[in-house]
Amino acid sequence: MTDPTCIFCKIGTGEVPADKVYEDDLCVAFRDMEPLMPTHVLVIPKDHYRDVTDDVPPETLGHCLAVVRDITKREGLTGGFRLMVNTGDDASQSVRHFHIHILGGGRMPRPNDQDWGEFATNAHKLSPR
Ligand code: DGP
Repeated sequence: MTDPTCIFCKIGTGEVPADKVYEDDLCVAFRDMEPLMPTHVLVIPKDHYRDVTDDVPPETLGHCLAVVRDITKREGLTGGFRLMVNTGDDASQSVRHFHIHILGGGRMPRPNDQDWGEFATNAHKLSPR
């Protein structure tokens, strides 16, 4: 079931364009319009779930993760990558449609590392691949 007011549902149906890197019956993957890393892809189910706690069926969760794994290979993220699932207010989730961020293409400090602040300020300036 989709939500006609949700921007990610609209990307899923094709009503709103996006730079899609993968699509099947259950999910779609597209490049984030505000990339934080040279590779920044979002994987979403086509059905609307507010966030990961919103009773996403296990098959859908598993399928999305399998798609994530395939995309990291296709994008050549051999050095590693980071997955991020912002959930709710405390995580500053801005689009209330469950999505998995794939971030890669360069070294990412951990949030408690000394260079985290500099990274967080400058990451968006990295050129996309
Ligand atoms: P989050 O904070 O986890 O809810 O991240 C939402 C991300 O979605 C954010 O990095 C920007 C991205 N985004 C929001 N609207 C659009 C859109 O219309 N198209 C694309 N490609 N990305 C979007």
